[in-house]
This record gives sequence, structure tokens and C-alpha cells, in this order.
Amino acid sequence: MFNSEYLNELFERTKERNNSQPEYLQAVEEFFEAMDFIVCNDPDIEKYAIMERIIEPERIIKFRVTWVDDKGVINVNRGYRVQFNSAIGPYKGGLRFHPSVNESILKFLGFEQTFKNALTGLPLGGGKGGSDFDPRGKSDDEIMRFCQNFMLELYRHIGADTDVPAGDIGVGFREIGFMYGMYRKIVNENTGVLTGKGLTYGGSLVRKEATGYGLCYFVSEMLRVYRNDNFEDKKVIISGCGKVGMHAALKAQELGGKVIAMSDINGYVHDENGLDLNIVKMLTEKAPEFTQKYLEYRPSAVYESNPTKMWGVPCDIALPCATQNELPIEGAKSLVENGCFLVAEGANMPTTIEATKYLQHADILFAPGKAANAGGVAVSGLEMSQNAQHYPWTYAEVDQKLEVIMSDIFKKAYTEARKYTDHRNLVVGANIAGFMRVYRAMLDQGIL
Ligand code: NDP
Ligand code: 2IT
Repeated sequence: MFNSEYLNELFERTKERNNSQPEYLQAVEEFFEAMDFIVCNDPDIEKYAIMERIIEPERIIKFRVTWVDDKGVINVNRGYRVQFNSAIGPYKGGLRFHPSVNESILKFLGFEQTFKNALTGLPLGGGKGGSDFDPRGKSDDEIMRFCQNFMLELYRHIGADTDVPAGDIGVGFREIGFMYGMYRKIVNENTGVLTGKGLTYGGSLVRKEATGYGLCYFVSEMLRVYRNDNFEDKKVIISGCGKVGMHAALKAQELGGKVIAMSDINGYVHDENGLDLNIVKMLTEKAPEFTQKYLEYRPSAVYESNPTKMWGVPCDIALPCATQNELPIEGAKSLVENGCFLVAEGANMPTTIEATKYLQHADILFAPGKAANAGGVAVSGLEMSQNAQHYPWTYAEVDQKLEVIMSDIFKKAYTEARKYTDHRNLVVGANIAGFMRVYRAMLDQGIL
């Protein structure tokens, strides 16, 4: 499978030890494929058991969260924090609240986060956490009680210089606010231990937009470097209309692109003349599902109830911004058949390995999430700096820093890709660039 025997043997062992964790194994496999370009030429990687150590979380915390719903019924959920790697800084990464959350998904996310955070150039280690709690259909009071009880356990494991959680799927301003309030009350400190906070109590300007905006800044760099081109008049399709998808749509439009299709869990809407993003935004702010309701405002748009069919809409640029493995091989084939020339991952691991390879072989420009969606955590890092300084920066300052960080990440991935393989292979480039930083820090700090 890999050219390196060391990686082959280690991957076999990893599969045996984690055979019920498909998402985690998928993330390790993709990473090892990139590492294959470097392990043979650097015996220290094997000698110091770097791969064995880097794929194993430093710590996994698993706890019970008990909360009472509006009917007085007692509910029990599972809470987790995967503290993956702290070689270059405090653990950093989001919290996901979704019924599908389990150890495999959080391990894959924490693993990817380690290299993503390294790519930002900021001193951030990798972590991820969350719960199988489903926020859909819950009242604000129920959400508050859950968040407070979740923090009642999590607080003892985190800290501004230890582990700094943020949002992810199902966790936004509302949830962060409830969790931050509880943390502050228990610990009696205002150190900004979470990022993605509200602007009234230490949040950073541009954080809510950062992942989607950063994705478009990254795509702009790809268009410029590979095609001497830009977003102007490009037809863009986006899956997911949450925090990432919505802000990617707004920035793509601002840069001259035309967002012609967007999806949510219930389907997608397509309008060849471009979706009215004001309506999309207004609808998603009211309730999560917007696609069907969009037709009430724009009857000429087309609605289809299967979101994965959106990959068959003819477009120039596709931005998967919903969830893992939402872009399978059939979707990749449809994209290629219908003229798409660039795919950039706003979500974490939305493209299956098979689909990624198919796109790359078809010469589609492809940006992996750990590089392209790093804008969110980058601005989280900037939020930590502002909190530590006790001084907030202006919107323009943060936005400009975000743009510089994204273009820098592109440069790093491009440079490593060119050095080791094809200059278009940003999957290999991003993995190697992220890895090298964590690797050197691990070597410098001894056998731990
Ligand atoms: P949100 O919860 O805000 O939004 C998720 C969106 O995805 C919703 O619109 C949801 O629809 C939709 N969705 C879920 N499953 C599917 C599906 N199978 N097909 C189509 N749409 C679907 O999450 P975020 O925007 O924060 O996160 C999205 C992705 O981006 C995740 O992979 C996350 O890990 C990643 N990410 C997030 C960052 C952040 O800062 N928030 C940073 C970097 C990456 P519905 O509302 O109908 O359920
Ligand atoms: O996947 C991600 O990078 C995030 N959910 C954001 C993490 C963060 O700490 O801001």
C-alpha cells in the first residue's frame, strides 16, 4: 500500500488496534500517503517513533453529562475531549454537538487539527471534543442546561494555556456563551478560555466569518497561482449552509463569484442566476433548514430533496462545507463530468479518499481542509492573543491578518508539494508542511 515498510507495518497495527474507528483510520491513511514521500529519506522519523506517537492522542477524556429537559425528564449524554498533540502549543480545536459524535470522529478531527493548527504558524496544539447531544429541536433553556452541565466536567481539563476549545457543528455563539459563563463562574477567572466568544465578552471580530472567508482567500490564491485567474464570474456550489458555508458564500459573491447552489441536510436549491444570499441568510438565521423554504421567496429556483445530488449541478468551483465524507466518488465523477475545475474543502474531510484521488487524477485543483479551512482556528488564535493582551483589534486588522495567514498556508503547501511531488498536489504539500513543524517540536522536546 505504502512504499515504506515502516508505514505499512504501522498502519496494519493501527487498523488492528482501532478497527471500529473508520474515520480515524481514514485520516491516518491519507496522512501516511503523504508521509510516504519523506519517511524513507529521514531515518529519525522511525528511530524516534514519531509516527507511532503522532497518531496517538496524548489524552482522551470521556465523561457523563446529565441534564434535565423542559418536561422534567433526566437525560444522559456522553461528553469528550480528545487532547491530541500539544508539542507546539496548548490543545486547540472545536467542540461538536451532534448525535453522530463518537471517539472515531473526534480522533480524526483532533488528528487533522494538529496539522491544520501547525500550518497557521501560530503556537496551537491539536484537540477536539464534543458530545452526542443533538441540539436540534431543543429550547434555549435546554441548550443552556446541557452546556452548563457539559462545562461542569470539562472545566477541570481546560485552561487558557492548557486547552482552548471553540465551536464546530452544532456549537455557535449561543452554546459558547453558555459554556463560557459556566466556566467563568466555576473558576472565577476571565482568561478567555474558549474562542468564538460573543463580542460583548472577549470575542474577536471576524471569528464568525473566518473559516468561510479564509476558504475563499485560499481559493483566490489557487486561482491566481495555478490559472492566473480570480473568482470573477465563476459559478460556485456550496454544501452546508451553517457557519462555514454561509460565510464562504458571502465572500465568494463579494469576490465576484456567482453562488448558484447550496444545500442543507434536507436537500439543495439551485438558481442559475445566482441565489439571493440575503434570503438564504435570513432563512438560516430563523431555522436550520432553509432549502425548501427558499422557493417561497424565489419560485423560479429548483429544489431537490437529496443534498448529494447537488454535485451534479454544472459549476466551476465546488466548496464542500457540511461534514465528513459528504463528497463520495459518485459526486466527484459528477463534478468532473459537469465542468468543475476546483474543489476546496471548507469542512473537515468531506471528500472520501477515493473521491479525492479521482479528482486529482482528473486534474481538478484540490485543496484539503486542513489547509483551506484553517482560517477559523487561525482567528481563534488571534482571539487568544487579543484576550492575553486585554486589547481588541479592529475588524480590518483581524481580516488582514487572516488573509496573510491563508496566503502563507497556501505558499507552504505549494512549496512542499513542488519539492516532493506535483506542484498541484496540495494534499501531500499541506500534510508535509504541517507535519514538519510538529515533528521538529517533538524532536526538540525529547521522548514523551
Ligand atoms: P454548522 O453546524 O454551523 O453547519 C453545518 C451545516 O451542514 C448545516 O447547514 C447542516 O444542515 C449541513 N449539513 C450537515 N450534514 C449535511 C449533509 N449530509 N448534506 C448537506 N448538508 C449537511 O457547522 P459548521 O459550519 O461550523 O461546520 C461545518 C464543517 O466545517 C464541519 O465539518 C466542521 O468540522 C468544519 N469546520 C468548522 C469550522 C468552524 O470554525 N466552525 C472551522 C473549520 C472547519 P442542517 O442545518 O440542515 O443540519
Ligand atoms: O475544525 C476547526 O478548525 C474548528 N472547528 C475551529 C477550531 C477552533 O479552535 O477555532
